Amino acid sequence: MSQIWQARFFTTANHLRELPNTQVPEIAFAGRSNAGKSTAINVLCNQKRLAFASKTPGRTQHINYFSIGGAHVGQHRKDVTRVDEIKGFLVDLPGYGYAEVSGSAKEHWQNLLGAYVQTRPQLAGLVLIIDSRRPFTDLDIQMLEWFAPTGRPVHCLLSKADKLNRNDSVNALRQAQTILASYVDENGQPFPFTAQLFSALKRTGLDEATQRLEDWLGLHDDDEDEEKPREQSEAEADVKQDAEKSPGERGVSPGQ
Ligand SMILES: Nc1nc2c(ncn2[C@@H]2O[C@H](COP(=O)(O)OP(=O)(O)OP(=O)(O)O)[C@@H](O)[C@H]2O)c(=O)[nH]1
Ligand SMILES: [Mg+2]
Repeated sequence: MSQIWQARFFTTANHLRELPNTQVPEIAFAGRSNAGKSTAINVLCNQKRLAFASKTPGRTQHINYFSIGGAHVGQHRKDVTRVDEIKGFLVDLPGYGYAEVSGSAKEHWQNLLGAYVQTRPQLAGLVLIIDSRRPFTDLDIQMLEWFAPTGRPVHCLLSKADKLNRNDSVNALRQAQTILASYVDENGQPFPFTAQLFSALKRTGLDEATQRLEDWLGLHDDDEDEEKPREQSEAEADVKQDAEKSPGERGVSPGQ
């Protein structure tokens, strides 16, 4: 059982000054509205309604913090969270790019999200949720560019992969990896940007994403250290096999 399953609602913030004054690492879930951020948090934490997910875009309106450690979910649901035992936080961010939001609210959120990802020292990494059926949008790129100078990692979950057939999901993953690999620093070194396919519905890619969160939060119990072979999705296997072929064999069309 992953320690991430112990997640509990901790606090909510609408302004930078309301962010908790804690020192433990936090991982933020960013992405377009309706991309599946809240749903991903729920599935990763093995809980149905920890974060509020909804068909209606714009569901998450505040920065919501979920604590890991400090409580044992499933055992004593009503015991208080022991703040000094919290090991890290998962942070659910409001989505961007939702057309119905009014101009001033949009500006408030753009500013808040920008300031949060650029200046929060506790932020250990960013999980960028991108609908696998849609390419990276300008705002996704903006998020990457805001965060890149921190030197910290970004892991993209290409969400709703259950809506794609095998071929299209292989292509979506390959395209995401190409975009991420195009980012290099002034010395030509790649940024620590990675991507995987993910489906909350089918639980595709859950092990890989969990592993990533545990790494970033430093959640490894000594007695849980036995190497467990990670499940590899069929699409991932295809991409790996493909990577060993020449570009011609791969059938990559120009512009991809
Ligand atoms: N088919 C499918 N649907 C999904 C998946 N993940 C999320 N959804 C659906 O997508 C919709 C939006 O999910 P949310 O998790 O609320 O999206 P969000 O990114 O938190 O959205 P905001 O809070 O508005 O920014 C919901 O109807 C979910 O059920 C998935 O893996 N597969
Ligand atoms: Mg949400």
